[in-house]
Amino acid sequence: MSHEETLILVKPDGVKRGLTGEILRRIEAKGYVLVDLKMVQADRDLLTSHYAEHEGKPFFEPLVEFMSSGPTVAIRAAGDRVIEGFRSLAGATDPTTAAPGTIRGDLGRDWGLNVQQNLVHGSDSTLSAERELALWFG
Ligand code: RTP
Ligand code: MG
Repeated sequence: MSHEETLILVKPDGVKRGLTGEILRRIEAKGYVLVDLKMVQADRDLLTSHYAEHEGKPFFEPLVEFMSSGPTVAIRAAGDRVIEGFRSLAGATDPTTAAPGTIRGDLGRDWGLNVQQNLVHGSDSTLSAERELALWFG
């Protein structure tokens, strides 16, 4: 499908570091439309559903802790191939190896501990996007 919607999150590290505006700017500069946007204090239930595929993995608990450590900005974004396009804007999961020019590559810090604090989330398929948009926006 070409015209799509995706769920983008500015994770608590991005909000705390004051990078929300810069991240929104990059999404808009690429030509994607901000359809809806809100600040959410995510609770355990929401995060357990959101990260269901990672439940049981060693990084799951620290990830939920981190993601509930402060507000997250949830964004419904639309555009042609926005799902793949935003993943490309975000860059690789680990900010240390994410390519320069990407959100994680340019703005992500190497905290030396883990790759949780990587600023953003973007849905990875049309199925994930539908599921995640329903979770965060109802
Ligand atoms: P996201 O879902 O947040 O867009 O990131 P992603 O697809 O690039 O990464 P994924 O594998 O889905 O992992 C989800 C988030 O979990 C944290 N993570 N920590 N080994 C670790 O400590 C580890 N691996 C993943 C990251 O915050 C990652 O974005
Ligand atoms: Mg993922």
